[in-house]
Amino acid sequence: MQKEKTFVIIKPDGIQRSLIGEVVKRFERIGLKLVGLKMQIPTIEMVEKHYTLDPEWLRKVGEKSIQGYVSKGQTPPSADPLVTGNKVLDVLKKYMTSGPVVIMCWQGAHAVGIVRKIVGGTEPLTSDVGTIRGDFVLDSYQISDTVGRAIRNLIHASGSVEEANNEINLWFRPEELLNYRLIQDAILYDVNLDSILE
Ligand code: IDP
Ligand code: MG
Repeated sequence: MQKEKTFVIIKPDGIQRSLIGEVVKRFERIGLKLVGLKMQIPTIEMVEKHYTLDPEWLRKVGEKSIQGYVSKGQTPPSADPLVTGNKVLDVLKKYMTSGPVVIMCWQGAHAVGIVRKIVGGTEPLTSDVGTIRGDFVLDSYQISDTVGRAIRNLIHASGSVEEANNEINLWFRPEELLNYRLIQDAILYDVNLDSILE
């Protein structure tokens, strides 16, 4: 359980907003361990591979997007979730390849769920206060859909353990992930905390 890994990208807007330290701080202070880290400008091919690792993602994001248009009383670009999903993928390719990103693998108990909680919901307008997306950015579906771009929300974080494993395998070579002990692991996970007293 304490070896659960999750995959995180600080998206191009996060780098431009000088938020690398802020993001890393939030994952560090909760007790997660950074086991992989690199910086690069993603290619369109990598972004496409990343978002189509889950064959259901296109349909799910299309359905979510259609729902968004309907709830605002607007007509979606297409009633077909796959067509609408592909439109989201197109704008995401532009967004994610627009500049450098930071790619990270974090490890610890419930890493996937804990990181999603800290990152917050997809749309910054409704992300909880206290989350990264809720605290540092002010975008909404309304704005992004009107001008036809991806919603800018600073971070990608895996949505499930399976998604995390697939994404880690896509972005990292095995030797880029480090196995090491952190002093605080003992306080987080030891059954008896018997290393404190002299
Ligand atoms: P997540 O990043 O919170 O897991 P996903 O549904 O997996 O959200 O979508 C991936 C990314 O695609 C989002 O973070 C956001 O940047 C963008 N996105 C998702 N849905 C829409 C949309 O309807 N319009 C514009 N961009 C979207
Ligand atoms: Mg997702």
